[in-house]
Amino acid sequence: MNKVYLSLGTNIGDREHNLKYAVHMLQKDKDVKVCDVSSIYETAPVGYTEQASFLNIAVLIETSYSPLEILELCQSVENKLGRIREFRWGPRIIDLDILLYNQENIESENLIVPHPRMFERAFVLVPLMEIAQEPLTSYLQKAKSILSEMDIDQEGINKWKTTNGVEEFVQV
Ligand code: PH2
Ligand code: MG
Ligand code: MG
Repeated sequence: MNKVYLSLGTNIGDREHNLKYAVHMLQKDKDVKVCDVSSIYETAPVGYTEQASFLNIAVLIETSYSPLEILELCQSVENKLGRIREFRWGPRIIDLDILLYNQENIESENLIVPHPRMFERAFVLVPLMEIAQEPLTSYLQKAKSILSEMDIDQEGINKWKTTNGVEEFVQV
């Protein structure tokens, strides 16, 4: 089975519901098992700052899918939640990004893994390291060491809700 870390973000509408619905849709897929879900973090917008704050989580799934099949699944969940792509880094109902796929390095036209900006973003690294499985693979070690150099308060990352992990998410 492939271990895949995803990052989810939302800053429009009922943000908690959007996250839960998205994880529920992932779990409903017969070839996906949701293994862990981080706490929910409220995070200051990065990139384009004139927008509402986000809720972010990280999710670990096990799946038989290839990276491109997971990308398709993520896009179908985004579409089901009614995501409209307006502009890069702008407001979104839901965004599902593939962070890591096993230890693989993928550079195809539609997908780059590890996610090209994940190591700069505290809103990705904080939830990710909360659910990172030991022993840490090299990308997770890199994430841990970069995060240890960051000032989380200054990055605008706040724990918003502690969850009971997977249970709370898949029973929407
Ligand atoms: N996603 C972006 C751009 N900026 N900022 C926060 N805090 N959280 C996000 O998920 C986010 C962002 C583009 O995907
Ligand atoms: Mg994104
Ligand atoms: Mg995306």
